[in-house]
Amino acid sequence: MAAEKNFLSSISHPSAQPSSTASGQPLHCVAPARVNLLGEHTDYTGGLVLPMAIPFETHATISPRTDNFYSFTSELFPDAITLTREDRSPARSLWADYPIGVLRQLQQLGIEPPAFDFHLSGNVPFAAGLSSSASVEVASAMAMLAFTGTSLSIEEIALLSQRAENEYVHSPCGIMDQFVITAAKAGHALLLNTRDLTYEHLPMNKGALADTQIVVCNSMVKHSVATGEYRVRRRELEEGQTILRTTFPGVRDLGDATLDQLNQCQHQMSHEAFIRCRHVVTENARVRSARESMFSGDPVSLGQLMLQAHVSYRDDFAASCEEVDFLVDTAITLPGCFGARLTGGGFGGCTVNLVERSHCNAFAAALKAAYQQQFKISAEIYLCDAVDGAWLRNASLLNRRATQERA
Ligand code: GAF
Repeated sequence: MAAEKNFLSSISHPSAQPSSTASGQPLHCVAPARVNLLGEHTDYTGGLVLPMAIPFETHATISPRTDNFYSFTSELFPDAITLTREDRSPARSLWADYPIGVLRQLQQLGIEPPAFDFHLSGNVPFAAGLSSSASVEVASAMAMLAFTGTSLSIEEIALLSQRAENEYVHSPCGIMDQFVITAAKAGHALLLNTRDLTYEHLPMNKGALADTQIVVCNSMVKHSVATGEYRVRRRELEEGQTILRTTFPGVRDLGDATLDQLNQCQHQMSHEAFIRCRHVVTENARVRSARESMFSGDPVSLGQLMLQAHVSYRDDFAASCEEVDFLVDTAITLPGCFGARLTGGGFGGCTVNLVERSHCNAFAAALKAAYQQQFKISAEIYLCDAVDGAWLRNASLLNRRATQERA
């Protein structure tokens, strides 16, 4: 994989005074959502992922206060929180945990923003597997950094947003979502090696792929990374990974492991650990193949890989559900559909479908109707082109590093 990364380890010192825009407007960061094309539950065991950013938006705005407080309000949630700048209280199980978690991470880096009013709005569907949490974290991080006059690299913004979720919200996510929401490029999917954070933007307009579109179908069955099953899967993968490392000292994580090595260790691990690891090892191979499909502009082979990924996610990883399986099984019978699969953390949420552009509207209508008839649930369907990662709306005089690195 060609590396485009450019680690910047230094943090420039925060200014003592809050930054403001030339017009005196609040600082305003816009972050997208994401859909993952391929590579599920591979992002915390050194594997590969292939997500893209999609055109939902989280808006984080920050304006200066003249006292010693941070306030957090949102038009999406009723609860408002006000904290002193010295406050270090734990999470409250409220929406504001996400921006406050980001603030805590900045403080741990020695970045102490001046007093501010933080306001959140947006339209990313919640608990749908489209990364509303990471979108809030990245928007918050970029707005707070700009407000403080501080620059961090793409990698650092993504990692601190992930730590906010892991350490403050106590949700055990990997790095995929925060990374793509920070680093995505319009018209491209992002191939990320989650072990070393090297990445590559893969064009979505080669050959016949130019005539396709990504259709996201929300089953409306709620999904959450913070709940039990995600943790259980992590533990099962850790069990298998530990045995692989002991047996093959060269294997650092599942990202290194081959199917042959895994098969040799099968008798040492539980059946669950074995089949969960088999999903991850084969999924990494599918992501590698997907890169070839994308470069050769071949929607047929890409669609086949998505279907294989769904079978593996459903059977080996046991992360699907009846409603989602119905959506996938129905999608692939419809004209113009090359592939379909459950996307995101699993146990509900959305499917991602690769569909010939000219068939998209008919595809969406037919899928929605079939789902309605089967489950009496009204699915939401989003036709998505890949968009840029998070950006500062009024970046003219402020931290533009993430935007510049991406360009
Ligand atoms: C969720 C997590 F937040 C990601 O880190 C990733 O593990 C994904 O589930 C599964 O691929 O979105």
